[in-house]
Amino acid sequence: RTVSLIGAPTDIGAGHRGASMGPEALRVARLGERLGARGLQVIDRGNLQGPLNPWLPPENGYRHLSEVAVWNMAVHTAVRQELQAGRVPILLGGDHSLAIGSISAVADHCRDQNRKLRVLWLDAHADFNTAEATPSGNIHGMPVACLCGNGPAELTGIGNHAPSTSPHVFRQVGIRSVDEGEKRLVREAGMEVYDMRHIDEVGMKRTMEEALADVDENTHLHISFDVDFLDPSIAPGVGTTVRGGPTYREAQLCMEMIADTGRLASLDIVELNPAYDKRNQTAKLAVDLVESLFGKSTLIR
Ligand code: DIR
Ligand code: MN
Ligand code: MN
Ligand code: MN
Repeated sequence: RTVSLIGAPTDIGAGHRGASMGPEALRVARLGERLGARGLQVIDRGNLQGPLNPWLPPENGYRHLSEVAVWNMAVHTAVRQELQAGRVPILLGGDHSLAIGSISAVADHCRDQNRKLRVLWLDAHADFNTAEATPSGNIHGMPVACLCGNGPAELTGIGNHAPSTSPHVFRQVGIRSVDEGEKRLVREAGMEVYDMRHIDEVGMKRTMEEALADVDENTHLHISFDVDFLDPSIAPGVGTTVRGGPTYREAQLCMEMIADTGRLASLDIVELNPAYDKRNQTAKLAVDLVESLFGKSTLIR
């Protein structure tokens, strides 16, 4: 298998500066080398380019909408190209608004290939905000809504099909911060959310069994890994920490159970913010977890 690293160095959709340094932090933590040591072919495509962050207040409920759209069109094209070449794209964010470009590309690919799409959204947040519900205007809080057609045309129209996908393809894990207006949207969409209370009550093992229940041999499994999914005590290098996230062991188990399906076909690593980190520990942790995601285990491989 060949994986392609695609850097998207921007914090255009975030409320804090610094996620633009995520791609380099992951390279410094030797993501490519570690995946190579797992027997994967690794191609580093380098970084995409896009507009600088003008750091402006929201306009009509959105911050930096036109810049977010430009970045996501570039991500869409790059991810689509790697999928068409039969490779596993790994998007190195950048903030989570970039999932609009990435997952719209994956959804287009699945339509062409007649494959079933399943997205595991690992995050502290549901990212299901709209211009009306958002407390911030930051588009990194809106990608799931945009992918489901609830958002501005500049973003819902990215890719070959609008909407790109539907709430039914998502399984959200680790959620513990949903904004007031966003709660109703999540409920009305009927999205499957395995929040931290669920993980507390039934454990990560059963949670992942549930989240992966109908993954089959025809499923394209996409992982959108927002690093703020992890408990801030182990992963301080993110802009929006929320306490009470998965521990190191819970996160490892989550990744290992995804690997066991054998269906992982594309990945986003987003919201890593080296400006909030110490000695690149959060990037190193993310690389550890991604190794497990690609099948590293204690005794076998
Ligand atoms: C908050 C923060 N829900 C917002 N969101 C995210 O501004 O919409 N932080 N995604 O990482
Ligand atoms: Mn997110
Ligand atoms: Mn988040
Ligand atoms: Mn439904």
